[in-house]
Amino acid sequence: MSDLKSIGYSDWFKSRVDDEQIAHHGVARIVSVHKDSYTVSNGGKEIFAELSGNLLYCIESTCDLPTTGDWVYADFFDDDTHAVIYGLFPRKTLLKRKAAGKLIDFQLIAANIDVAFIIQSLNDNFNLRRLERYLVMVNESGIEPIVLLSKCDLMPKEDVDEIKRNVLAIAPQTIVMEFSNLSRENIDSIVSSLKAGFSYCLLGSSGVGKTTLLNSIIGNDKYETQSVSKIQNKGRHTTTSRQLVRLESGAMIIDTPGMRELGSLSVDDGLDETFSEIAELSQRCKFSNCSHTNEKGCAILAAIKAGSLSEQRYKNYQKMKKESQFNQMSYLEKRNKDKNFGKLIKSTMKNKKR
Ligand SMILES: Nc1nc2c(ncn2[C@@H]2O[C@H](COP(=O)(O)OP(=O)(O)OP(=O)(O)O)[C@@H](O)[C@H]2O)c(=O)[nH]1
Ligand SMILES: [Mg+2]
Ligand SMILES: [Zn+2]
Repeated sequence: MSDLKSIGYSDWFKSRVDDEQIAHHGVARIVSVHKDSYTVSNGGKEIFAELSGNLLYCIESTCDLPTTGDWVYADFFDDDTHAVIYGLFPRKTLLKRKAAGKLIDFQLIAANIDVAFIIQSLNDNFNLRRLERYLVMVNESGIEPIVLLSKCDLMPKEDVDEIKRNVLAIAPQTIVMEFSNLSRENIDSIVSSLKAGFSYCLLGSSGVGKTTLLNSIIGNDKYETQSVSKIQNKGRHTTTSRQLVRLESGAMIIDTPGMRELGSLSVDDGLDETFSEIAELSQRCKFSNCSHTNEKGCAILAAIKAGSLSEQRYKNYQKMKKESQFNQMSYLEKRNKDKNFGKLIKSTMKNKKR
């Protein structure tokens, strides 16, 4: 018999079972996502799976598609070598980001993750602003973040401590730990923090050592890693797909490909790509700090007047720029803004009562 509990099936999911689905189908968890198919686990073995025609028909957005870590209703065929997926369980958490270049569509990263390890390497990748973006993404998903600073073998301890203080200043409640895959510093602490039945994921830029950490944790070099210079030369990530790996301890880990940009915060890249002519025009304004509203010698206003730039397009650009600037606000700025907004609502309510 398959053991769903061994791959993370808990009361949370059990209590949310759809009676109609469970009367007809079994339960499985998505281990990895391929172009037109999936690998699922029933707790016993990993099985090739496809979506049922009916489920495909009902898909309205990316969020309706299964992603790594999802629990699904499935039928198993041919001695459990083939499965068909009929539906999704509600998700406890969902990690997603805006798809690169597109403005509306999401890319799902993983579902039902309990803890996300946000990894930055101390030597060349450390960046507080980027870390904040990861924290926003993880916190927004209701997942517990843990910050891991990798490659501490490459930095003197005093410098590591200073960086840790800086991280704690922006994320006071968060566990922050340095580690090294080379010297194995803190690897045992990381391993012992992993709890059976819990799902973890490794997040961070390409080359910070996510896959090497996974190998350190399992104790062999099963998964492919690559030197940072090679990653930069090739311009591509070493890890290219997300896979749910079950550890001997009973914890589950998803290694992810390094992310070039993030979450709802990815708009800016797409903006400058999509509206390249506006960026170019703005370089030709007379004043370098031109707000493109009423200045003399504004290249954008001139282009709109001449009809070479559509006013609608420019408005759209402005709107998205604003949205993107909000999304790029630091975690603290956002939180304070939310607080102020809360206060505003409260005081408005009070005034109304009067
Ligand atoms: N000095 C040092 N190098 C490390 C450490 N951990 C990993 N590396 C090296 O960093 C390089 C990149 O490691 P990977 O594990 O492939 O990085 P990744 O985060 O999985 O990268 P992607 O799969 O592209 O997202 C490899 O050459 C590793 O040997 C460490 O603790 N110290
Ligand atoms: Mg990797
Ligand atoms: Zn201008």
